[in-house]
Amino acid sequence: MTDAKRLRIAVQKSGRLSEKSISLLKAIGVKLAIQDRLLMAHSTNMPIDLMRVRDDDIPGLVMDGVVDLGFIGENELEEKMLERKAAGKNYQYEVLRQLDYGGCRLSIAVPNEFQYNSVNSLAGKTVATTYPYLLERFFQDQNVDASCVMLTGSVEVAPRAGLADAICDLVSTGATLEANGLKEEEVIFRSTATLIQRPQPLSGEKQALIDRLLPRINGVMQAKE
Ligand code: PRT
Ligand code: ZN
Repeated sequence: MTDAKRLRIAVQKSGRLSEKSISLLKAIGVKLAIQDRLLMAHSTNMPIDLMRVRDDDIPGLVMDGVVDLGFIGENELEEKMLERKAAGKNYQYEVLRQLDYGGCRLSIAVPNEFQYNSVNSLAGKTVATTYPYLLERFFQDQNVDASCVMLTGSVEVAPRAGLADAICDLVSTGATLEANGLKEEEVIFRSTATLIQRPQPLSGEKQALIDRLLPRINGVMQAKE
């Protein structure tokens, strides 16, 4: 059941941002009946539907206006924005609120034995990453001639497996890097979760609902500060 009158919100189905995004919606009074195997969940007290998808899909769903709002990590959002821009697709969105969870950084790390002096030490090297657009942008900004190797998972084992000289991956505690004999050298992007809105205008009712919910989100965030 989809109803164009109901506000559609995309959240990560299962992963690091799921629980906190759902908790935030509940904290602002949105009652949700979530069935784990279902893509959609309906609010029982507000005209809101939740679309539970992979985080990779959320920026595109918002930018294309398939959903009205989305909870997403800024790293994923910025990467998809660059990818869509390069492909000539719509890459606009509106940020409603930066959120206080999902904090991490996208960093370049090298094996412990790598003699790293500056970003120029990466010249002529290969760097494995899931974020090729952000990494290429960094290389261009820094004027470094290095190449990206795209890997969708297990990035941290790439140097040991002989697939790359270095990696560019998300870091929060640093434990994964340490466990894999890697040292963090350059932070190229800092990220938290964020709530975004589609660029296309919404109906008066939907916009009014968002305008009513947003101050509640601000209230929940401030209460935690
Ligand atoms: O299945 P789906 O595609 O939806 O999920 P996913 O596997 O792509 O994403 P998920 O759930 O792992 O992460 C979702 C978002 O959480 C990311 O896009 C970031 O915005 C945010 N986030 C915050 C993180 C981390 N912290 C994080 N530490 N995402 C991933 N990591 C991984 C990192 O890739 C590395 O493998 O955790 C490891 C490093 O952690 P530390 O603590 O050892 O440094
Ligand atoms: Zn993902």
